Amino acid sequence: MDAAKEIAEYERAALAAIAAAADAEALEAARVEFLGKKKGRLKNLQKLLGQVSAEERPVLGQKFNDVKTRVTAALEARRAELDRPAAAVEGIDVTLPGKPLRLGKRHPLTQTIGEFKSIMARLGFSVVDGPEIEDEKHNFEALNISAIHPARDPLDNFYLATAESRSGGPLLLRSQTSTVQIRVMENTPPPVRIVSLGRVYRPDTIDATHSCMFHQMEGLWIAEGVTLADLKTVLRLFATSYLGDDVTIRFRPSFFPFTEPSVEVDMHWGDDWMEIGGAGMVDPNVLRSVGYDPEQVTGFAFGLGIERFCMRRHGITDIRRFYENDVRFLQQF
Ligand code: FA5
Repeated sequence: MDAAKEIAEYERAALAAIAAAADAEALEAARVEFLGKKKGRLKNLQKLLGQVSAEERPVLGQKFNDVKTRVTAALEARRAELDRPAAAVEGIDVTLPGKPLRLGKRHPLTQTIGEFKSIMARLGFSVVDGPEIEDEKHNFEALNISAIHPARDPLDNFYLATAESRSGGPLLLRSQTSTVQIRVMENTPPPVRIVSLGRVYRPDTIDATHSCMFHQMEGLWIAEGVTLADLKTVLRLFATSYLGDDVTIRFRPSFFPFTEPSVEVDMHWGDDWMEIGGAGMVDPNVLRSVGYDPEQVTGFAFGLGIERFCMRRHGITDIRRFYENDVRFLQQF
């Protein structure tokens, strides 16, 4: 019998049996048959090798060893394959690469609020929070807004139908963040230098620049000798820090019951001006109502619409985009 042929035939049969083994049991049977130490086809081959001539032996011996290595490797590989847990669960190929998770991002307004806070922190303002459900004292009275003022019209506010404050008066969703000025001054002796950023609510007619829920940043700086010039400086520095040096803002005389004098602040956008906030020197009546002495301290307050700044920065032309939760819009920021 030709030993070289026998070795080749052995390899072919062994590899075929290993490949055909459908489970661990069949594979073990193939192992015993082809690699078993005591009997089996390997043993027979070894016997055959013992009979070949001395000059043939080294070549055939090498061949035999190579084949044995290949068959052993094929057996290991098949065993690993059969051991793998449910390589193909019905309908799911668990060996395919996974779908990458889509990473979420913070909402553009949340990003803007974070940036506003850090700009104002650099200007020395600390951040405070206030409640969104308010009583009439903080939303109106302490801000010098009398009972007959049109801003208090129930049709211009979201009053809560049944809820009452601890002092017995009606409650409403705050219509401005100026409420926080009062809450801070009630609890802190001067000097104060704070900003407060959050949601406010008004039943305004919704259009490209108005929403019934939007965000404001309130600022308040009360100390000895604070003037209107400081207000203009802070607002200019703020606007250029967020929008860049080429933004122009202007101040128009205006009226708010809780500031005197009062201004309205506009920014230039395209060929037009857009109103971005109200501001002024805090009215002495307001200072007195919280126990401050207007002869000792003065200061300014401002309230800016956060959405409009973010719209100008990113060229967003409709405020409603912020609230529609459309990922095609949101993922651009
Ligand atoms: C106020 O709310 C005053 N509390 C501002 C103030 C604070 C004056 C401190 C003096 C001292 P006003 O109603 O103008 O003011 O609103 C301020 C800004 O909020 C507006 O300039 C605008 O940018 C934004 N804003 C007002 N209404 C809406 C709305 N419906 N949707 C989106 N933004 C609005």
